[in-house]
Amino acid sequence: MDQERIESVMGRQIFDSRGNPTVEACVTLRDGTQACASVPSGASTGIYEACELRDGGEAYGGKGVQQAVDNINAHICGALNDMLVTNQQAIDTAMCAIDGTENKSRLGANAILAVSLACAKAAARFCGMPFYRYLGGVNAVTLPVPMLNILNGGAHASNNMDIQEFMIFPVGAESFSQAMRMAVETYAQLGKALKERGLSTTVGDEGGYAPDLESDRQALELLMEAVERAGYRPGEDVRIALDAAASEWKTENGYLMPKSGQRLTTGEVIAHFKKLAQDYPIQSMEDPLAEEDYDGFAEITREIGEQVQIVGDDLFVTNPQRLREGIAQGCANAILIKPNQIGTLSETMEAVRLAKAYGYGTILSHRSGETEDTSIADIAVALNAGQIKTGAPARTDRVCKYNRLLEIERQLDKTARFGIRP
Ligand code: 2PG
Ligand code: MG
Repeated sequence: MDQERIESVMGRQIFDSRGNPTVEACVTLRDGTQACASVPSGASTGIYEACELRDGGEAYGGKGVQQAVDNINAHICGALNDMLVTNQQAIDTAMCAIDGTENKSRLGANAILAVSLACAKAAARFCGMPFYRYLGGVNAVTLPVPMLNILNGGAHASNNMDIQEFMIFPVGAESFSQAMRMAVETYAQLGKALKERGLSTTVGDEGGYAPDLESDRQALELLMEAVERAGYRPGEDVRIALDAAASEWKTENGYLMPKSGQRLTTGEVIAHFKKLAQDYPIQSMEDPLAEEDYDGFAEITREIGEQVQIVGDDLFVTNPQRLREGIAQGCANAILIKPNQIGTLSETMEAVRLAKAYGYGTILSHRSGETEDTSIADIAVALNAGQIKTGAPARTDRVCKYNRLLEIERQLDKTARFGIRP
């Protein structure tokens, strides 16, 4: 009886796309059903993120995750034994209870999330449903518009660009597969344009090119040129999305761009982005200010939030509590959703629910260190998030999520919808 009860949970150490250790968890049910999930890892992490437990010491430069793995095998496995795998809330609550800390620092959010996702996948498998369908039910029909980071900078590349991500956003596409065609063709043209100019075509952590350039403007010009050369209209078929990751620029004394050495006040940062948004078809700006700069976020949202999506990543860290504070203060109008910033699937879903209730946009997101796990693709469809960012259309750690979405699009067939606001 109760074949969907959890028989065992097993953790182990694997490696992410940067070659750093990360956690994988596998869950087995009484009937033998099994599913595994692995967790990604950020480079430009927010200070309010749930704790990613690392071993320290000499091995792997301190980045080992043996403690997190041991916590799965020694503590989580016993606590979840015999629970109904379909009761996700109870599973996540049980893990948070044995952790007992605000930021999941005892067991590690990396341990907890790996198990949380593995349980959900095992439950889907037990029910004989695709993961997105199990999570989202009959309403899970919207393929997200992808934001593809085709030019990398900041903490993700060793070039001279301070803005972390220059993304293309094929908002004029009519379907997910058409959006991917636009992105792939534009990415190829960007490579050609760089080569012709004798600029580097090596790539950064998220698969985008990482050349040294003269300015943000040159990067934006190159993106527009690539879109045109691919046969699309910049501003209509394809727009631009930026992630400044400006928490990385914050000092006690205003903003200091680590690469260019430029020093700016909050007002000057806002003026800079405002001007860029006037001159280029920028539809979305993520973390244009630092994670504690609620006032700056409120100001930029007041100034350009009508035309531009202002996205809180490090600002909200997928944390419903921080999102509530941001909503109250008028900060941003969209939230980046990264399950490993908060550490359980239930809390991730709660953050999306809350954001939608207040009319905030929702964007599922990868991390710069990724694995072959494609859960975020299914979660994006399940929650009708409307948007996803998961890197350039290159490197398997990025492309596997897009390929999963193509498969979901195929399965949904005529019922598939596509768009930012369903
Ligand atoms: C971001 C992410 C993903 P990281 O800032 O949005 O692109 O980067 O995973 O390094 O935090
Ligand atoms: Mg970000």
